[in-house]
Amino acid sequence: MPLIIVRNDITKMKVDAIVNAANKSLLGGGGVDGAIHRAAGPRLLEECRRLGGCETGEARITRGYELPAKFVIHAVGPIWRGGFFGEKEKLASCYRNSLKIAEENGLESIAFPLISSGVYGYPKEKALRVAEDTIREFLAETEADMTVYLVIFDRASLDIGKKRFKEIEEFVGDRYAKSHGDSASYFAKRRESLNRPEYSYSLNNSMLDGANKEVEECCEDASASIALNAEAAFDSAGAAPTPAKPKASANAKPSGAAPSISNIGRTIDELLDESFSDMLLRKIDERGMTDSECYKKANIDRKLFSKIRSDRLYKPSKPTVIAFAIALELDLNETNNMLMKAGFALSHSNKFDLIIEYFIKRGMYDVFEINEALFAFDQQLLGA
Ligand code: AR6
Repeated sequence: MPLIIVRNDITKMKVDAIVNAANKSLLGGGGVDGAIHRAAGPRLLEECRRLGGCETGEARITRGYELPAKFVIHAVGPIWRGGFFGEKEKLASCYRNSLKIAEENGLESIAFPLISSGVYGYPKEKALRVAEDTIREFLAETEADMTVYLVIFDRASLDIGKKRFKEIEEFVGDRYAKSHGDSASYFAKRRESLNRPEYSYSLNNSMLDGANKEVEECCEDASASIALNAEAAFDSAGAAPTPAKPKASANAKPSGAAPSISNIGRTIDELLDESFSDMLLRKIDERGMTDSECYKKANIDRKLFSKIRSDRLYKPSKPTVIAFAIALELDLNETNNMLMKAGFALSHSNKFDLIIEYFIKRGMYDVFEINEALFAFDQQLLGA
């Protein structure tokens, strides 16, 4: 049930439903509304005509027709009039009602644009805050397994604030340059890349891939380590004993017997260190959290959490480990310990790692805030 921010054209999203930033007539218009109608084809307009309009703050569902999405949820956002006319509440209500419709229809994935932040003039940063807060509230309360995408079309929509951006840029720049030994060129190159026309689209696929990819390659390592440990277990248990002279005492316990199969299993378990899964569950208990509090705070899907919970040798991806470390509010040391359990470490030669370090060092443990910064720096996001 995570919230994932992506940069994309919403008409390309393969989800159960995309949300349209419509007007009260529901008969189409410019902006994202125009793009959705163009991509869905004329049958969408036919169905919309039959709906007879929609009030501000409310939403209606139609089919998706030619779109990759199965459904379109049309939500009517408020026109910005300085913030004095209940705009915030009406905008929040668009998100809530759309999510409710998705839940009622058993939809598992839904993608929102930043409603009202274009033609309707709602300041983008404020619109983003309302969207995030409302979606988070919903996800924290719902029992439904739903993945919510917030689709950002242009860079300006996700402004983490000049001061924060500059601070992170300096923090990352200093350490990154030291570890790479080429001080001036990194941000110069990065800025250059911002000017490339394909830039605004370039992030999406890799981010989605990243979000969905739990490092399967690592499973090989996991089985290799089991095999190695099995050998070690057998070695340490010893081969069948060479006949020894009878001991004096008849009560002496037999020693050096070849282990039975079940004993080997137990010995292997004992020999393996505390795994990532073990450590995660231990930390959740130590923090007095419930499982769902933890995975929701980590922005992690319940199904993924269950997998980790049931497989003590599960190999998570690095962003997954970090998402849990953030949810558990681990300090840098503990975060590195947890990462090591999964075969990773934080380094200064990696922008993603440095941004994580920046937040942990400041005791800032809001996954969504961290994701905004990761997004601004074109990095893979936490959670899935
Ligand atoms: N994919 C994702 N986001 C988009 C796309 C896209 N293809 N196109 C635009 N956006 P707007 P509103 C972003 O104006 O402010 C229409 O005429 C855009 O950058 O589409 O709610 C309706 O019929 C902005 O951040 O919707 C209404 O009359 C956000 O989508 C009126 O506009 C919303 O911009 C609604 O205005």
